[in-house]
Amino acid sequence: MNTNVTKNSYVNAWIAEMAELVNPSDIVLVDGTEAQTEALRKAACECGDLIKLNEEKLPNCYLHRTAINDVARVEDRTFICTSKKEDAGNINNWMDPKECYEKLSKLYKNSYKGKTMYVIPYSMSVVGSDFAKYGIELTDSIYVVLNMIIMTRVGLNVLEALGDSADFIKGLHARAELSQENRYICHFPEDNTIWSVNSGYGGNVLLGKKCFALRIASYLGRKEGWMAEHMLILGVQTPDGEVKYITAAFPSACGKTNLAMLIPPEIYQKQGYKVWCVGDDIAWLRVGKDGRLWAVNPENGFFGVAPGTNEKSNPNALHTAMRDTIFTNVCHNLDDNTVWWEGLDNNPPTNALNWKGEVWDYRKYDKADKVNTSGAHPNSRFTAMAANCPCISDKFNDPAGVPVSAIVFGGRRAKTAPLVYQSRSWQNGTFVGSIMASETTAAAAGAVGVVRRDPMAMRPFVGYDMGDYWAHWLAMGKKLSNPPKIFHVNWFRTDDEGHFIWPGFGDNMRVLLWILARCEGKVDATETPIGYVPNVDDINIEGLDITKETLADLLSVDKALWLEDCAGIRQFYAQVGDRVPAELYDELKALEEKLSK
Ligand code: OXD
Ligand code: MN
Repeated sequence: MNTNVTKNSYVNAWIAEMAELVNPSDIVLVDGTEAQTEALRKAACECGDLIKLNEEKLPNCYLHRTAINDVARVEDRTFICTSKKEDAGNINNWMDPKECYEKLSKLYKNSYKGKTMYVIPYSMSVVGSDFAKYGIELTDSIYVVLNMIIMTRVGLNVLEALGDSADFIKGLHARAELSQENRYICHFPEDNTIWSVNSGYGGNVLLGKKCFALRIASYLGRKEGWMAEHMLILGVQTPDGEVKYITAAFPSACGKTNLAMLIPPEIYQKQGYKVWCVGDDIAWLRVGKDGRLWAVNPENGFFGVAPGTNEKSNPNALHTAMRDTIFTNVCHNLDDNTVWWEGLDNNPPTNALNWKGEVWDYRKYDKADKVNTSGAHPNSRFTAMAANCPCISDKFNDPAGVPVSAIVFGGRRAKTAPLVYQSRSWQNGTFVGSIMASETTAAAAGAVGVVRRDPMAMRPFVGYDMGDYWAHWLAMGKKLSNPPKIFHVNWFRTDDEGHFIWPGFGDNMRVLLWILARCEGKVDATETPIGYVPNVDDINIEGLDITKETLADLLSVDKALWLEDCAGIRQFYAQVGDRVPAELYDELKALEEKLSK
């Protein structure tokens, strides 16, 4: 078998070594051309990996079902394999690299027998740009190839840009037996290597995304002086045509894609405001020559959660996914060969298969047992092209990226965090990011109101020690002569009956405008122990079903609750361990003192 499929001797040698292990019947280089991609779609339909959907209603769209035991990222089976355990830190799972290679080699052995090895050369960020990093993923799954073609920049130009360099991320994926007990997602940051075995679900197998663009990239960013963050990037265009950029980090399932594609309320549309989406999940950030922070979205598409996406919550995402899209684990409407998911509309199909491919009766839907009774899996997805997004920014493909005015952190807190507050400085903002948290909701299994600390929304994605990661944030701040201002938002405050008070969605624009006004020094604020909160008159509530009193309530800071939270933060810092920077302990102490006054 010819393993010399590229002109790069390092790539070829690695392919040969991996082929020896997994033993494919042939090797195909993925070139990203439409002709090859179309042939692969056909092959995937023939082998049952994909179902072609209604060409008129959903042009070039396909449906895929994963194995029933393989529907989400598996944090407990995700490992950072650094030679020293302490470099992975206390928050990550760690395995010794040698032990991990040996263990996984046994699982990979002959796993491609009778199958094709696809070699996918891909770039995160625009090929040839300063931000760009290259990867090669080897996979036995056409579904993975087709998803990677949407989610990253795949093509022979990647190999040209790589030239004869050995500087690429080596990703090996095998579905193997899709065995849950032997599923491993392992990262070897010291070797630029990712090994993923026994899964076929996106977040575990589209190696450009969480594995490379966050875990490996965060490690590289620390080494090379830049940052890889779990952040959306959006641009707010003001009536005079100027666009200001905001990045925002929220834990998974807190509405990042919705915020990234926000449609301004009518009162703002009439004035000429617009919102442009640069990215919905990942930002790579570098210090520009102007001393500002510059951001790119290294991805090329969206891997969005389908349920809940509809004409009201996120029309832009819905329209993006109406063509050239791969749907995973959604409901299949057999009447017109289209797809459906909970929250799309109020007309569940009556002749349909659920996400498992079984005949589905929508009348048996039970909110308490969504996984078994819903049409679409709660974590079902659309993989759609950024280029098809109606509000995609004209800077999406700009190799320089966009300058960041504000960084926004957020979580899901019923009572503690106000609607919005501004940190006092980069250091204080880093502290605000480090204490980010979300409370479990009634919708999720387990106790309600349990706080999960998710610093910078990166808890599952930092490729090294969390304390070192915070130190890197502080170090980056020192390199910025004109740093973004750092804010925290909470769309999820509830009243005593547990109803959300703030309308959210497009109306979040009202908060973004306060944030930008603060960045430009155009509006005052009230100082509280946690930072600056808006004066009630400075958040526009025109047209909302909200009174000034309610807004005041949304902006209030309950000192007793915050003091309780500080105790939780101390515990979390202790768990992170010895490498928590002293500056963050100083910030915590200062906060406790202010709250106790
Ligand atoms: C995602 C996640 O899929 O954060 O983006 O879980
Ligand atoms: Mn994410």
